[in-house]
Amino acid sequence: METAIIVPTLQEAENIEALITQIEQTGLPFAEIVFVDDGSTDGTREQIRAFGEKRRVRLVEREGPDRGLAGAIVAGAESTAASLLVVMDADLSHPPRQIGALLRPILMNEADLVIGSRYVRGGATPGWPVWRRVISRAASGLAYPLTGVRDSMCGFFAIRRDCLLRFAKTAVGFKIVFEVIVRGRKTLRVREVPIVFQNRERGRSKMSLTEAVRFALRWTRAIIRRLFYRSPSVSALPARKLSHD
Ligand SMILES: Nc1nc2c(ncn2[C@@H]2O[C@H](COP(=O)(O)OP(=O)(O)OP(=O)(O)O)[C@@H](O)[C@H]2O)c(=O)[nH]1
Ligand SMILES: [Mg+2]
Repeated sequence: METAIIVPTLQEAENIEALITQIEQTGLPFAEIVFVDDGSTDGTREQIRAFGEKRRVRLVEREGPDRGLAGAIVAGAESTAASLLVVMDADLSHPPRQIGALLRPILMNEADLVIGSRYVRGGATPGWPVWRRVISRAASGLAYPLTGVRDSMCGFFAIRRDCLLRFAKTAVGFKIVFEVIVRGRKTLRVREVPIVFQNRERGRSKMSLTEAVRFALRWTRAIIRRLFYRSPSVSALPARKLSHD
């Protein structure tokens, strides 16, 4: 099975080189790293193009942020021939050395989706302020009855390409894993493996307390609607980016 690593980017110029280098240092036999950029203006695209001349790196450029982060991931999946995908952030929050642990259960045909989970034993989010921990855990916990997993807002996961394209075609914003699990729950084999989430060291953080609270309120409303009123579509869930928190 060939593996492609899909990395959505928005203003990540300072992180591109380190990310490519750390992925290469894992020694894993991946086919390509596919960066999907939504209009960065800080030189991200130029850097990726330059690396693409000598390394296994490709750039997918999108002009409008159609369906945000989820739309970018689907566009990356559609653009590659690899049958196995790893999705990760560009800012090194998701440790490349743990890619192998995500791929293993799929390669052994024991899972179709493997989540890099912050909320199973061995997972952690060191350095997060208390408010971020509380909001993130509460939001994940709330989704648990629908997903059966501890970290349904993760952005670091491995998945069979056919499953992603079957179950995530209409996903919006940051909640691609959540939607894949809810839509695919009857057939999809899902595993969680622990990861230690690293805080972004370079580039600008987009997370603030106000943003997190705003997101948590929308998320709560949408999950309750889904749980109690059986909303016909999980697409009714909040579309905001606020990736994985
Ligand atoms: N293509 C694309 N990438 C995005 C979009 N929004 C965020 N990203 C990328 O998705 C990943 C996760 O976003 P982050 O900004 O790191 O979100 P976060 O981890 O919640 O917050 P901080 O790391 O604190 O900024 C990063 O690689 C971003 O560059 C988007 O609309 N389109
Ligand atoms: Mg981040």
